[in-house]
Amino acid sequence: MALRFDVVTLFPEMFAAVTDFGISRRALERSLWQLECWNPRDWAENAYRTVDDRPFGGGPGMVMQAGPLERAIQAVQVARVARAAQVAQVGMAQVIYLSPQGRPLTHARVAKLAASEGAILLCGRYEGVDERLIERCVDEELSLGDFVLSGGEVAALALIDACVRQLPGALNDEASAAEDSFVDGLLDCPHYTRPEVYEDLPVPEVLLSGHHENIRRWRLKQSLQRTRERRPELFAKWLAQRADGTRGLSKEEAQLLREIELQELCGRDNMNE
Ligand code: 58G
Repeated sequence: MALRFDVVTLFPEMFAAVTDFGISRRALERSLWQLECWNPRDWAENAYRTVDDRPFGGGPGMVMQAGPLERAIQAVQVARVARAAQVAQVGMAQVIYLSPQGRPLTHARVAKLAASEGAILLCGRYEGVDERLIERCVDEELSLGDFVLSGGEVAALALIDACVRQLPGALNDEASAAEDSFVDGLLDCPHYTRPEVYEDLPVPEVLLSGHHENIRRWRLKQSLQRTRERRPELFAKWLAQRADGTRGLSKEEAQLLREIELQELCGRDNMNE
């Protein structure tokens, strides 16, 4: 079965961002993935269809109530099982809650999710959801980073987009996804296009040389340099993985790292040479 996201959200219209535009839209048209939104208001109990209430213990804002959310999730699971039964497959979908309290989302998690049947994404609003709903229904809490959004929708959209572009056939150029940042544990190299000179800034000469081996080497060096400078913890992880594995640092990687360290000692910036 294809990758499928069931999203529990008060704002289903926001998901047009992935269904109506770009790569994710084309992948949807090619039936590479599926999306359905479920509004917890449809499972509210009162006539006003309210799904939030004031926090016990006091404090500002509102909290999403457990009841409507659990009934919405239940409806999704029932629909999933009914669909799976048609292909003699049974299995409950993973429920993922996007929040700043979650474990950080990584490329590894995105790749694993993209290769799975998908998940139920729970989008919070206000100050978040009643903790008992998380206890009872949520399998995994994930965060995009150390910042707060007004709703989980934008985080869910990012997660969906990241997964969909990993699907075979989603990108025009199949190599693109494999060459992205993080795939090999390093940040991406810089990119340039026409014109050759823009506002007095030339494109690095090596990229115009047509010498593919030199270009590949320059790009790898840029990736190493950027990762070391901007993401020291990511760089340390990359180094450790090279150092202890069966792989080891290649001669080229070791040479490039020596060049980078030497350059730094000289306080020079001759990355174009
Ligand atoms: C505090 C604030 C707790 C994901 C808001 C819970 C979701 C950031 C991320 C919330 C999110 C992230 C309500 C709004 C979750 C709820 C949602 N903010 N960093 N906000 O991935």
